[in-house]
Amino acid sequence: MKPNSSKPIFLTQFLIEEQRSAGKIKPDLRLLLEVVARACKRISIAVGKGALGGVLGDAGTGNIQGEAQKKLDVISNEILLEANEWGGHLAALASEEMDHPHPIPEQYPKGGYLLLFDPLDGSSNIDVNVSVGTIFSVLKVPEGVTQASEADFLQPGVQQVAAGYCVYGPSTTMVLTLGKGVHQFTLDRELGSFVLTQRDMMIPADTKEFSINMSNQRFWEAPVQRYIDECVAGKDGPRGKDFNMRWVASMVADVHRIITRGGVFMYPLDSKTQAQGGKLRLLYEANPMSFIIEQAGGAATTGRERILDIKPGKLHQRVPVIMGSKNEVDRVTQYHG
Ligand code: AHM
Ligand code: MG
Repeated sequence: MKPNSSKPIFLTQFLIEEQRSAGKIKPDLRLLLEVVARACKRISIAVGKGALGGVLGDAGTGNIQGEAQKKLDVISNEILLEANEWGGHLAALASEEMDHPHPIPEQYPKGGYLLLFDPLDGSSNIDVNVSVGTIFSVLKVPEGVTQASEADFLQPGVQQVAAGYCVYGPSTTMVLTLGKGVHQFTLDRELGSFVLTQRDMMIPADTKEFSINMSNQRFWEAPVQRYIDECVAGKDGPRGKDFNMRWVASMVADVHRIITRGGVFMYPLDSKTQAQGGKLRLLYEANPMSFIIEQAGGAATTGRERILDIKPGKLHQRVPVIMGSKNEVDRVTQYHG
């Protein structure tokens, strides 16, 4: 039967078609992605309840990065763990909110994938009702490994087999790459299903919009100072055009805007975060977002190297991040010499 183009394509159908088309994805990976999507629906419901759900405010605990955890950070982490640990598709999970990887409990079978996530990105926005999200990355367990350990997660981003994020905003959207383009799904809240709303998202190579926390300006390195100075100089400066600035302070929301209409997102190295290598985390923030950005025709570097090529040294490693419209990212990277 010929597909009817006006018929909605649900995430399940999309993934089954991906699996069928020349074996693009394995059944276990399809299951994994469905389970992550289902967990994200639960997180979306919890986020959406806000004060009525009693989920706002601090959890009274801290994570390994020394950050105070919000109740929703902890709830989202638990939702993702519970959803994923019993299905038999994973060897282990790792999260921003846990010091070490979470092993699959003894009673469940183990699978061939590793899942990493930032369960609720943009935590500072939870209590003020601004968009937050979930970011995730999928790796394969290295050949011959029977008991996955922390070292098995330390793979460069080029080895990701899938990555995605969910934005809990005015609508809940999931953006996904399986290594062949980037596709957007919108949660139909009445049906409780993700529906394909955009195939093959592409980031324009040029932009007139940048995204950076300007309050850190005095801490930046010279190449970033130069780039932003030139943008701010506008039409009369060396760029010969006026730039706009946006900073949501949720990476998911800022990157989603860039994937939708172009722009450059930066959390560069600065003198405040230099000692720890940057602000954002490589394995479950920078890598999945870089994979998505590159698949959408954009670029992602630290200013000095391609993010996806970095060989991680530790699970919670941080990196400087410059990503988005290709020509702008190339320009900032060139300024770094
Ligand atoms: P989180 O994962 O603890 O929420 O922290 C990461 C967030 C990013 O989403 C965002 O781009 C950045 O931190 C905002 O930082 P700042 O508060 O310095 O503007
Ligand atoms: Mg985060």
